[in-house]
Amino acid sequence: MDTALFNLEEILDNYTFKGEYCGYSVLNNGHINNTYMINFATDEGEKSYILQQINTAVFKDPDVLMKNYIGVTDFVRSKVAENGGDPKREAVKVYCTNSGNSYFIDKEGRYWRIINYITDTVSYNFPDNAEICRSAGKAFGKFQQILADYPIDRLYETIPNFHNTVSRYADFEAALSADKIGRASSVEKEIDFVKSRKADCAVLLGLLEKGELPLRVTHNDTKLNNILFDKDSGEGICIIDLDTVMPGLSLYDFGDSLRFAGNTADEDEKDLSKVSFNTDIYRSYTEGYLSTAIDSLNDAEIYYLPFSVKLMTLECGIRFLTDYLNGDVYFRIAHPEHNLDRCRTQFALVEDIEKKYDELMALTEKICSQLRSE
Ligand code: GN1
Ligand code: MG
Repeated sequence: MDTALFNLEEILDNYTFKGEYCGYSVLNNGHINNTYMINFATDEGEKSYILQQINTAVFKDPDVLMKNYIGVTDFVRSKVAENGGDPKREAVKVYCTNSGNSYFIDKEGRYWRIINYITDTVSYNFPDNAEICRSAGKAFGKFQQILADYPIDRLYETIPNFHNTVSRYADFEAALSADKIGRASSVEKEIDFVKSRKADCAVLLGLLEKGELPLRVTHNDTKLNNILFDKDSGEGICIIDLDTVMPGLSLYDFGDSLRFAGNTADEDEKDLSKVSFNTDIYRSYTEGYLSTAIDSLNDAEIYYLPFSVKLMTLECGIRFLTDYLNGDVYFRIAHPEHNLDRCRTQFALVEDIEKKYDELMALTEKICSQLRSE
């Protein structure tokens, strides 16, 4: 994706801001959209907004994307107000253009939107302590509860089959047989790793088909850095990055969170000896998550919590490997082997989760019985 900066004049033509523009900073910690903070000096001090370039190679229908986005953010905002929270700080708000649209297209054909910047918050790429993880678990559990009665038929699939692990496996097989840029022979070990876990990819979808797992409104990209924490209280107050809110399984959100937060290393760590799954983080996150979500989950949604962490980690590794085989066309990369590094990290993490599986099952059971006896 092109990373050329925004054209300020076009933005000022499309939106009316109070005060004088006084600068921007780049906030790109995601792999998909380009994100900036733009600042204005006003009589009441500096006011900032979040400017995002929507990646239309990934989100192919921006109209549908923004309909979802506005539907969900309006819904969250009104729920927050109903529950006595602060809608200005606990919900994302889309600013419309002067002509009332939720995004605009610049002269180069790039799509842009502007959302609120929430002051006095912090976000983390790495969980510095257990408390952060407990708050993160609580925040995603609460988010799931808030959206529990969002009309699911009003949601479009912004990326079809996003967490469909069977179709992710099929995409991998297609990339492998096409072997577009001749990389397959150099990643045989990784290919075998995926092939030997093919059966795992069908487990949750099988349970969904049998009606044992319910379809819910889920976030689908529950990385730690998609939570804004209040700088003083440490509470996770606002969930961001809502482009992939779609019908899904609660387990996708739980698993993806711990895939990211439970890793003792960075997502693209090259030194695999640093990669392991932190069971203390699992415990804290799960305690937080279940403290807000336990009553709304069925037995299968609880039983498969550890499995979901393994599966979402495997899925993410498969996606990185598939993109590597396809010639790096999806995720933003910083160097040629970046997707391969990310894939290897995910697979090392899968192996460690497999080793610790019984421990994770026991921990989950213990947390549930503690919560149920309270
Ligand atoms: C992407 O943009 P970001 O970093 O929040 C991706 C997720 C992956 C994640 C891996 C729309 O999320 O699905 O889990 O990278 N988002 C999309 O870090 O594909
Ligand atoms: Mg993100």
